[in-house]
Amino acid sequence: MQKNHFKKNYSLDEISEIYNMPLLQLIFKAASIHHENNETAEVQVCTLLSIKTGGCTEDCAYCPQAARYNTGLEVHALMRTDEVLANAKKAKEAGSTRFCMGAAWREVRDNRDFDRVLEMVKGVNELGLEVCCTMGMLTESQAQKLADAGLYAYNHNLDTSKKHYSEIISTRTYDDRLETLENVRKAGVTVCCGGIIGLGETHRDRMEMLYTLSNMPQHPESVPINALVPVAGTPLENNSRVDIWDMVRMIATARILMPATKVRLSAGRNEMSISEQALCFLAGANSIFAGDKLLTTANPGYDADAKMFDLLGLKAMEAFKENRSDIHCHSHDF
Ligand code: SAM
Ligand code: DTB
Ligand code: SF4
Repeated sequence: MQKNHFKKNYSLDEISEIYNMPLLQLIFKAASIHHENNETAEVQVCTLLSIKTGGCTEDCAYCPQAARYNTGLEVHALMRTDEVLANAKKAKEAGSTRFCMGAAWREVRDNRDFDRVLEMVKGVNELGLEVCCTMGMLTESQAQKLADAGLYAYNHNLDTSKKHYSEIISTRTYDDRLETLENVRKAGVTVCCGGIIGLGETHRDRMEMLYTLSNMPQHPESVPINALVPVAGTPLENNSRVDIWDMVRMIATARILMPATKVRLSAGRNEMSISEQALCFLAGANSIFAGDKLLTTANPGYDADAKMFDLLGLKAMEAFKENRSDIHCHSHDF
């Protein structure tokens, strides 16, 4: 087993030096590091499906699925396995290699819904897709059950800095998040963990989040960078649109700090032009969510992205292409 040899002891000063570089120099440095460590023409294409929508007990200020905000969202109980598998097949036919199932839960409970999720994971894995779930907090034994069913990745975002976290969410702590991430690691499932910009955080908060991510014992295999999608009815509905240059700066810094991680240009693409997205790819983004819906909000459709890939000379990354220096043992070999 190869060890992750990338630096994991950054200081905040070092991160600040990178983050605050003159923009074009920063992009140039990130692009060089991207080129040295990854196939820059390859972009991982993931499809999201909300398998349980809305009615969530948490108070995440950005989230349309929190029961306490009136966002007009239609609540939906856990989907049937056959419906989910039909969606996964469609995603595969459209060219996605990762299928990510999202559930609006605070945490996973050991009940019949969880048994059904295990069935879904097994089914999606058998389709030859990388299976990912994002369902809130997990215990070690739940993470192990998911791993045994064939789960490839678990998404659990830190969202922002530890300091700013309590301004955004009061119903759980930053340490709860870190504990779930450890449980995921222990089960041998790859880690997908990133955040959102545009929550009213400072540049310092953004750097602190990148500090936590890049100083983990092993870099997350994927780091989604979301731009806040302000949804009417949530406390952050009036936040202003994230500046493209902030997005580029964040992606470039993540790329430099975590050279072989998949840095995902996540929520917010629907509001971005192709030129703006091209800048993000140049700055080191090499993963996207595809399909016309994220979990509950709009995203560019498969056709629009096919055109963009054509124009920019990008191609979809094959499934199970592990980060170059983060090779682990998985229970399933393909
Ligand atoms: N309930 C689980 C949890 O909180 O971990 C999983 C689903 S939750 C919707 C997954 C992630 O979606 C959140 O951590 C957040 O980063 C992102 N997200 C939710 N609403 C968003 C929004 N309006 N704009 C951008 N990202 C958002
Ligand atoms: C992530 O970092 N972004 C995705 C996925 N992981 C689960 C979710 C974005 C959600 C955007 C708002 C919505 O569509 O509900
Ligand atoms: Fe619930 Fe997750 Fe939305 Fe928070 S982000 S309200 S935990 S679905």
